[in-house]
Amino acid sequence: MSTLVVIPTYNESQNVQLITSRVLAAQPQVEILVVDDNSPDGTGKIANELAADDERIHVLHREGKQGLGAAYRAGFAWALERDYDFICEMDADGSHRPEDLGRLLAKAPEFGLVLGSRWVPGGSVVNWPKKREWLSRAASAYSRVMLGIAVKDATAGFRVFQRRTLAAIDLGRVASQGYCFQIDMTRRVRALGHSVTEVPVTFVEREFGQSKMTWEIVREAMWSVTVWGFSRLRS
Ligand SMILES: Nc1nc2c(ncn2[C@@H]2O[C@H](COP(=O)(O)OP(=O)(O)OP(=O)(O)O)[C@@H](O)[C@H]2O)c(=O)[nH]1
Ligand SMILES: [Mg+2]
Repeated sequence: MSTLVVIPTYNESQNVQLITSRVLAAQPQVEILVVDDNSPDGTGKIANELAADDERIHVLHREGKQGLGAAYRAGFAWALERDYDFICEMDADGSHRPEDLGRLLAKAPEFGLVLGSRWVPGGSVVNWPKKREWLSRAASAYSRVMLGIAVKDATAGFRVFQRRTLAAIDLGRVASQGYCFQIDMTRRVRALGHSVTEVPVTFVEREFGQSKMTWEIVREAMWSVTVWGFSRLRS
């Protein structure tokens, strides 16, 4: 069974070496695809050096910052062109602990989508401001009500897709950019009738570099979930 971990990066020069080495230490059998949006801080160049040193590491360079959703769509297309059985999402900033990946992968043969969840029993967040926790819980609760997707952590960005789950989704139609992309993918997986499970994880606030979270990202998610929710209720 082959696995690709897709890691989007934008200005993660302090994190990219650390995260790739932690992933490969925890799961030596996996491969990694770093998707870099021409980071001004040279993350892409560091990723090239890492890839030159280890054949399990690959790099996809994109022209400029186009958002998390666009980076993942490109990474998924790259994965689907190759033979990977499982495709994972993981942030570069250390918030998703590579040491938890094994527990997600253990469930992957059974479920179309496995979420690394902060908001199920056993899950937790470390060093996150109360405001961020509230925002995340509220986004998941709103998604549950509006979209009828019975998951506790709809915005989880630590996840494993089976190949056939991703292949069933028309990625060209997924327009979401920010963490709304995660909600969008979750609802599409459910709509296609694929199974979803949540595995508790410990989410750790980044130590190095800066968050790319903006109010525009929050606005996009609220607006999109509202629009999807009303069109679901109408149909
Ligand atoms: N390629 C690419 N990667 C991105 C982009 N925006 C964010 N990322 C990466 O996506 C991951 C998640 O972004 P973060 O900035 O950590 O956002 P977040 O996790 O929602 O916010 P924090 O919890 O505050 O860190 C990180 O690895 C980022 O480097 C983008 O436009 N392009
Ligand atoms: Mg982060």
